[in-house]
Amino acid sequence: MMGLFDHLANFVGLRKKQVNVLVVGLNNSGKSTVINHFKNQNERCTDIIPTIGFSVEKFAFKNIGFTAFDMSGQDRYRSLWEHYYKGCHGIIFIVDSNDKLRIVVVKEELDMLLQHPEIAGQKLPILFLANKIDLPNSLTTINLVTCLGLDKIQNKPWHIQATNAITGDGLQTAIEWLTDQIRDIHINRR
Ligand SMILES: Nc1nc2c(ncn2[C@@H]2O[C@H](COP(=O)(O)OP(=O)(O)O)[C@@H](O)[C@H]2O)c(=O)[nH]1
Ligand SMILES: [Mg+2]
Repeated sequence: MMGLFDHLANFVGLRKKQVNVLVVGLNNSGKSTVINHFKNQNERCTDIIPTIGFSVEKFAFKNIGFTAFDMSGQDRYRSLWEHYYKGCHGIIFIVDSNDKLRIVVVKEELDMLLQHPEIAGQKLPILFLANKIDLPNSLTTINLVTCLGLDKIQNKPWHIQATNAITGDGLQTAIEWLTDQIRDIHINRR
């Protein structure tokens, strides 16, 4: 069976290009769990040890560089994490759909991301993962579209997928969407 990211990696490898994907979200949304899926499925994956003081997970798989970090509770690190916005080709934005109390914080962070000078003018695909969908009180993807104002996003292809990062449910479809988007954008730019 193909690994979770093989589809994306094969495409990128063919183009002999480096693609950078950001994995963002509040702490506890499921970023590390998603990333561990990837690592478990791909022995060829190389870990890059973070060297700075806040929590950044970086790894590379073939020509794809993944950078993940927490967006919450560490405003003093904001300029450090925003440094990674430059040169990214796609964003995976993970939301804990069971964390209704912090959905307002998620919206604030999303709005800041979308307005950031390195992001605002770029036609970057954003994949939203409505994670922890297995929990009984989780918000539906339709609710999240409304709460986060996703229907108002301009000039960026976006997609929302319900996921259970523990079992991996929904991840394959989601990554395929992101791959197709990155491919389309690269082809259209030629
Ligand atoms: N029920 C449930 N728990 C999850 C899911 N994804 C992650 N978790 C749990 O949520 C907690 C935070 O996940 P983690 O990946 O560390 O979040 P991070 O802070 O964004 O890296 C951990 O206890 C995970 O086991 C999910 O889809 N469903
Ligand atoms: Mg983590």
